[in-house]
Amino acid sequence: MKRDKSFVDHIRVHCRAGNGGHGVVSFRKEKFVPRGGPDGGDGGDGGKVVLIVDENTDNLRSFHYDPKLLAEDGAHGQSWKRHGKNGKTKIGRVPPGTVIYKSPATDVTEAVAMERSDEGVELEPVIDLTEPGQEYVLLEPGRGGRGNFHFRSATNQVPQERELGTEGSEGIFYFELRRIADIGLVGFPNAGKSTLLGKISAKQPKVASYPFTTLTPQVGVVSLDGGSSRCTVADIPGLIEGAHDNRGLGHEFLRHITRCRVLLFVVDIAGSEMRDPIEDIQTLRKEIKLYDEDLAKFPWMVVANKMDLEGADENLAIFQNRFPKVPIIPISAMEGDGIDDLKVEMSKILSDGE
Ligand SMILES: Nc1nc2c(ncn2[C@@H]2O[C@H](COP(=O)(O)OP(=O)(O)O)[C@@H](O)[C@H]2O)c(=O)[nH]1
Ligand SMILES: [Mg+2]
Repeated sequence: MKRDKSFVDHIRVHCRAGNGGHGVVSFRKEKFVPRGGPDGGDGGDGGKVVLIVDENTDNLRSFHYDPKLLAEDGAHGQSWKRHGKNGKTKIGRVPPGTVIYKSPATDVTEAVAMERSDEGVELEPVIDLTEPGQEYVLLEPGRGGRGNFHFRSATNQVPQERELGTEGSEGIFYFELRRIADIGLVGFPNAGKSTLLGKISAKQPKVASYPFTTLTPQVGVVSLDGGSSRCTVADIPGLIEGAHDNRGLGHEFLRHITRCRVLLFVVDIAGSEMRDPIEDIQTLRKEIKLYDEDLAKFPWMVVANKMDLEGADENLAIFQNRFPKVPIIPISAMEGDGIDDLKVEMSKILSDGE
């Protein structure tokens, strides 16, 4: 099982619905009436645990600091037939594309022990939450018990019976963000992302049906290590300068790339009158960092595309001089040059992250 990273994409959450309050035994106390009739009220119902799909969140970070969803218990009934207060519902907000699994563990300690064992944990899928606004009752609460008022009868004016509230359900769950692909291609229009994806994919890349999207990522399957392993690569169109400010489809784009493990920045290294490749790489990095510091910590590398064009060699040398630590792989997607080396690097960076 993957462990927590700075960008929370997988987390254990302890969830408990509220217990029902107890009904009570009570009798009216009035002047001159030594023993009044039964007036014990009912317990309140416990609170539910509800998950709401919120398109304004794109990760599970809020659970990182408080990995619990504990609803309130219902209050016990009182005399004067007073009903105990119902427990408040506990709401958890998750991004679209969150899959919920249930652990066989009954408490957190047991869950942690299972995670640490080498055997792995058998998780049961509960629900795939996709639609913005969707609400899902994860755990049903306990019901309040009835007070002794309900147990009066012609033959029994002094009922001593009452019901106890029932227990709310409880469990250890795993919330996991659904991924689009292992690797996301990031680059300005015309950098050569589509050409590259077509070149490295085993088959024609498919349009990914990803629920909350107005963008249409293309996802290709790439075989690595001479066919012994594979990974998925997504070409997500739509990045423009100012994306972090939500210009164009900025946030939509950036939200998508958070659903990849590794980012591959594709740049037209030959450049043009319109674009300076070195500036482009810096701009891309900056957009990502401004959107989310944690996204900037994803493993990444640069693909210098269009090495077949004039000026490419010079620009590559300039870039390597200025940023000697940034891994940059020269290729020509069109001519197929450098693709094998690129695949080797892709394989390395993916296994580093595991
Ligand atoms: N000379 C050259 N042209 C390329 C190369 N890769 C892509 N192109 C061209 O650049 C243009 C934009 O490519 P495309 O893959 O659509 O870019 P995208 O917008 O990033 O998906 C197209 O005309 C491609 O044929 C390359 O390695 N060399
Ligand atoms: Mg394209």
